[in-house]
Amino acid sequence: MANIIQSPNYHMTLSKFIFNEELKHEKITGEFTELLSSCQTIAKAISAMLRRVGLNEPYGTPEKEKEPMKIQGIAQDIFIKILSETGSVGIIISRFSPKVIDVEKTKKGKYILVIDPLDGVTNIELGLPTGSIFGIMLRVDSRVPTVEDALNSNNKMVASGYMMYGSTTIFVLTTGEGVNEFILDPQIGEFLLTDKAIRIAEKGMSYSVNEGYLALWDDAIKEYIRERKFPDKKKHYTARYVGSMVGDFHRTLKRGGIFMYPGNKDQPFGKLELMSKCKPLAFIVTQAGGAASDGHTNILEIVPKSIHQTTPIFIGSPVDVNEVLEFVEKHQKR
Ligand code: P6P
Repeated sequence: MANIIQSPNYHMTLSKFIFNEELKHEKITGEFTELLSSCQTIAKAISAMLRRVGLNEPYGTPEKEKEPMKIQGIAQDIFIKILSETGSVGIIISRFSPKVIDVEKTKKGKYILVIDPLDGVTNIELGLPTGSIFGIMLRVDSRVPTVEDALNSNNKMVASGYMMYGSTTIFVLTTGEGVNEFILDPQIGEFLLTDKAIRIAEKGMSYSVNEGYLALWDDAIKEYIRERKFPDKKKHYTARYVGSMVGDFHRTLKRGGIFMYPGNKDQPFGKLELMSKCKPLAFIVTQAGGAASDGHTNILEIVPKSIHQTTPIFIGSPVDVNEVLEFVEKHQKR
């Protein structure tokens, strides 16, 4: 049995980190702490569930085929059940729920949660990285929750994070004062602080995009990617793409570079959801000194018109994101 104080990272657990965060805020109500702690519990529950994927249903049965969608539903249920018990969540917007989830018990809860319970479901059955994304917004108007309430542009994002379920279970969190990474030590059931005050590189040497859509992109993006492959003077970039936004974003945050999901002729507004994926990750990258744009506007400044609207996204090192924007601007002037 591992002894927690033998761990080189033991100096801080996620539980203690969350408690310390509360001490920084004057009006200590405990609600924010409880909410962040519930996200920690959700991470452990989903991680434990995913470790059994492929072992639950007999091979070659219809149940086996349906397993990824079933797991997606269970992940959403875990989020809703645990968040509903906190007493401070009034509304949940989930990528898998067509409507706003009105948390019966706490209609007047002060927070809105935007969640992507399980990102990259097709990766699950292959044992490739997947993740969950969450954003916590303070409601400006906590009457009976409505869609308009959820879309109120004055709702302020106060925290966001993601869990990445890969070779380890990683929890990355910002509460508006920098970005910190924790890794779950399964032997002691605690998330331990493994990277503090993360800052993304000004410029990376890697780009991440599904080049299968090359023929569908507009000329600005085609030219940008061509420049990455055939640079005039500079060293060429490497290409990385795991097909899960959380996995591709985490690598970009830690190593620098850019993750992109541009619009294309078939999906002019991209594929990735603004509220449940792009805004929470944009908050994190901004807190780490990075940038996130739809090609024209900062992702954090886009006012959502519907809870499931999608957006093109260019996110990562500021120099890399700005280079794409220069190509977009150059082609607009033509
Ligand atoms: P494509 C996974 O399905 C997802 O929602 C994101 O996690 C990922 O970045 C993207 O879609 C992959 O989409 O079109 O490249 O398969």
